[in-house]
Amino acid sequence: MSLFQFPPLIRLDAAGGADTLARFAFGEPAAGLAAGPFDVPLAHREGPLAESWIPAASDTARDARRLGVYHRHDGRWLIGALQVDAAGSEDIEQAAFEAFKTLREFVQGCGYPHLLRVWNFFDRLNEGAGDSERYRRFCVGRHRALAEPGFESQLPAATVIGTHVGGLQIQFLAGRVPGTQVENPRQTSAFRYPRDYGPSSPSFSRATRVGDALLVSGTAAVVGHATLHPGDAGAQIDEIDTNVEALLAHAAAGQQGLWKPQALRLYVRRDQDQAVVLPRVRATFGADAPLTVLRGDISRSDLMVEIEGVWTFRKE
Ligand code: 3EB
Repeated sequence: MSLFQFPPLIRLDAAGGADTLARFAFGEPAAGLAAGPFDVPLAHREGPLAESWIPAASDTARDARRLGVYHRHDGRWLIGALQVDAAGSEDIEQAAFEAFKTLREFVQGCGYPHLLRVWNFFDRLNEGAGDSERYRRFCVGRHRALAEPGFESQLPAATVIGTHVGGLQIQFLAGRVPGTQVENPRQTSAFRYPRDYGPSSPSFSRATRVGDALLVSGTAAVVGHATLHPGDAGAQIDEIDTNVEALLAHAAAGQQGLWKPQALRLYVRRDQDQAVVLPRVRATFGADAPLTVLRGDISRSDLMVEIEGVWTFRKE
C-alpha cells in the first residue's frame, strides 16, 4: 500500500481550511504590502485561489522559524519558505547562492533532509543580455550553492517564474525519506544543458516521484535542450502536452494504470495568449482538471507558457 492512495497529497481549493500543512495563496500583493511566506506573488487569472498541500490534523502541524526559514511540519513532511527582499535580491546570483546555502543547511539540520520540490519567484527574470540575464545569474548562484560530487541525482523538481513585484520568494517541500528522480526522455536533463543557455546549468529534476504522487517541474516547450516554436504560445502548449505525456509514461515505468492530475498550474507570460492556450490545456488534461492560471515570466525569453502540477497514479 502506498502512502498516498488516501488522501491525496494536494488539492486545489477556493476556501481553504486549517486541515493542511500549507496553503499556497495565489495573487500579487497589493501595493506596499509584503507577500506572506506561502503567497505565490503572481497575478491570478483563472481557477482556484489557493493550493493546499498535505492533509494534516491542525494539532499535529507545527509552525517554526530557523535560519530565517519559516516552516511547518507534521512528522513526515516539511513545507518551508525563505524570502529575500528587493534590496537583498538586486544581485540575484548572490541572493540565490546564499538562499540555497541556507536551504541546504536548514534541511540537513531539521530532520527532513530530502528536498523534493522547490518553487522560485523573483522579478525581472529576463532582464540583462546573454549571460547577465537575471535568470542565468540565478542559475549560477544556485549551482554554486548545490554543486558537490553526485548532487545531480538528488536534485528536486523545481519551478522558476518571474514576478512583477520585487524580491526573491522560495518555497519548498522536504521529506524524511527521499523521493525518486524522474527525468523526461524527450528532454535533455536540465542539469546537463550545454553552455549555450548560461554559465551554469539549471539545478533541477524534471519530476520527483513520492509514493503514488508525481511532482512535476515547470514544463516548457523545450525538446532536447532547444526551445521549440519561439514566441508562439499555441504551438508551445501542444509541445508541452507532449512533454508531459512523455514524462508521465516514463514515470509509470511499465505499470498498468492512469495518471490523474490533482492540481495544475499554468503560467502564461502574456495575457493575450490565454485565449488560445487555455482551451488546449483543458482538451488535453480534461475539462474538469483542477487548474489555476497565473501570469508570470518564463526562464527563456522565447518561452511563453509553462505547466506544472501533481499527478497521482492509479493502478488498473
Ligand atoms: C526548462 O525546461 C524550462 O531553473 O529551476 C523549468 C523549471 C525551467 C525549473 C529551474 C527552469 C527551472 O528549462 C525552465
